[in-house]
Order: sequence, then C-alpha cells, then structure tokens
Amino acid sequence: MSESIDRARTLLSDAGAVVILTGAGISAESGVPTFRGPAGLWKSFRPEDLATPEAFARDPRLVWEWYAWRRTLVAGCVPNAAHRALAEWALRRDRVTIVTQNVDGLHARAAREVAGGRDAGAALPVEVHGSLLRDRCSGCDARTAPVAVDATSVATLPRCTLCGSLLRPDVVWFGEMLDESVLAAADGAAATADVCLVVGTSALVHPAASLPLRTRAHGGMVIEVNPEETPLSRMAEVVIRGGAAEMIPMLVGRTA
Ligand code: BJW
Ligand code: ZN
Repeated sequence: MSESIDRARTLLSDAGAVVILTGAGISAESGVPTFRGPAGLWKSFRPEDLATPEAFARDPRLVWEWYAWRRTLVAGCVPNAAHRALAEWALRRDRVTIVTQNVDGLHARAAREVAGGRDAGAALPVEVHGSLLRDRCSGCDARTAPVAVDATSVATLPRCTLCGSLLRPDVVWFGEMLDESVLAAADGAAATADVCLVVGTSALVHPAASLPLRTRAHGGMVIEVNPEETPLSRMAEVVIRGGAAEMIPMLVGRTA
C-alpha cells in the first residue's frame, strides 16, 4: 500500500495539470449515503421512481419528498478530511480542477472553509450532476435558491414565481443532458490533464465515467482511490484500496 501511495504522490506532484473526479464515496465518511452497494440509496429506492424526468412528471410529490429528505440529511453533514485536503491542495497549487458528480455541496463548503477570507475559486468544483442546494423551474428553467418544500400534496409543492410551473431540484436525472457549458469545462480539464485522480465513484454513470478515459486518450495517467474494484481499476496506473478520508490526505496533504 505504501508503495502505491508513494507512486501516486510522485505522479501528482510531477504533474502539470490535474483533474480530480469524485463520486458519492468521497462523502460516505461524512454520512451521505452512496447510491450503489449494500447500503446505497438504490437498495431502498428505485432510480426510475425518483431520479428521472418521467418520475417527476408522474409523481412530483413523491420525488420532492425524497429530495427534501436528502436535503435535510445533507444539511446535517460536514465536509470530511478528503474534501478538505483536496480543497487545500487546489488552493495552494496551480492547475487543479475538481469535477464532482455529487450534488451535496460538500466540496464547495470545504473550499470556503479552507479559504477563510481568501478567494475559494480554485477549489470550487465543477458540479456535473447539478446541486441539491438549488431549485430549477420545470417550465422556464430559471434557477433559484432552494425554497422550503411542503410535500404534503401536489398543491403545496413549490412553484416558479415567473411562470407558475413546478420547481424541481436542479440535479441531472437519468436520460437528461448534462449542462453543456459545465460538461465542456469538465471535459476540457480531463482532456488536458496529466493525471486524473478518481475518488469514490463506481464509474458506471456516463458521461462522467468517461472523463478519465479522456485523460488516458491524451497520454495522461489515472489514479483510483476506492475500497472496491471498478471498471476503471484495470486502466489505472495506480490503484489505492481504501477510504477517501484516510487516503486523500496521504496523497495531497503537506505532511504525508
Ligand atoms: C468509497 C467509500 C469511501 C464507498 N471512500 N470510496 C453510455 C453508456 C451507457 C449508458 C449511458 C451512456 N451515456 C449515457 C448513458 C445513460 C445514463 C447512464 O450512464 N446509465 C448507466 C447507469 C448505464 N446516463 C445519463 O442518463 C446521463 N445523461 C446523459 O448521458 O444524457 C445524454 C443521453 C440521454 C439519453 C440517452 C443517452 C444519452 C445523466 C446521468 C445522471 C445521473 N444522475 C444521478 C442522480 C443525480 C441526482 C441525485 O443525486 O439524486 O447521479 S444517478 C447517481 O449516480 C448520481 C451520481 O452522481 C451517479 C454516480 O454515482 P457514484 O457517485 O459513482 O456513486 P456510487 O454509489 O455508484 O459509487 C460509490 C463508490 O464509492 C463505490 O465505488 C464505492 O466502492 C465507493 N466508496 N465508500 C472512497 N469511504
Ligand atoms: Zn418558470
């Protein structure tokens, strides 16, 4: 293990540009449930009932009830050592882009906490699947700060003040296109990175899971941090089997 960590540290410190792709596993030790695996959300809930535009059209009350529960859950969580170490690293080193599939806002919280009064910009993530902490109008697409949700009935669900349509969480559901400019930012960073550090994703959901392949295609290298094997493991130069909160500070921390 320590050989892999040494090798990964060397690759990361020698790299010009680095892209970091994170998934639900990086927030697991903050108490945010992952999607897949024995304790994942998809063990108790079916994605087609809750995370598709068809599900929202069929039963917006049920979908909002689930997202309101997740907002409350995430509000009670705090960034862990992995979020903080990545934020510190991105702030002290040039050319690091954090791309996250997570909608929990923990990377951004870590960035602001670590930056203190400084500009947190370099550590703010590209959120390819949107954010739980924002609403979007299902009619006119206007984005707004999240409002309190009363999911007792369809009549009590939040509505757009501009056009009256139902608001929805500003996340990307299955079958929906990712925001074009957000995807372009993630793809540009992956295509020009010398190293792609992949943390806590099952690498099953595309196009996010293809980003490390973009780095590889341009001659860059992949480092994976995940306790379990994924489809990326075979193509990674270095695989570190362990939890993010322990491993990430060892890779990018000052004192590792
Ligand atoms: C730890 C740990 C610890 C545990 N430390 N690690 C190409 C091929 C096949 C299909 C497609 C394709 N291109 C597009 C598709 C269709 C689809 C797709 O990918 N389907 C596959 C599942 C088959 N993709 C889409 O629909 C996307 N849209 C799109 O492509 O539009 C164009 C298009 C439309 C129609 C047809 C074709 C093209 C949109 C995808 C949106 C995904 N949305 C969700 C929900 C977001 C909102 C919400 O949160 O509610 O995003 S689904 C869910 O999965 C969420 C996640 O961001 C995403 C990825 O999950 P993630 O982060 O990897 O989590 P897990 O749980 O899977 O894994 C956790 C990992 O952590 C595990 O590996 C653990 O081992 C590890 N771990 N503890 C480190 N302590
Ligand atoms: Zn509207």
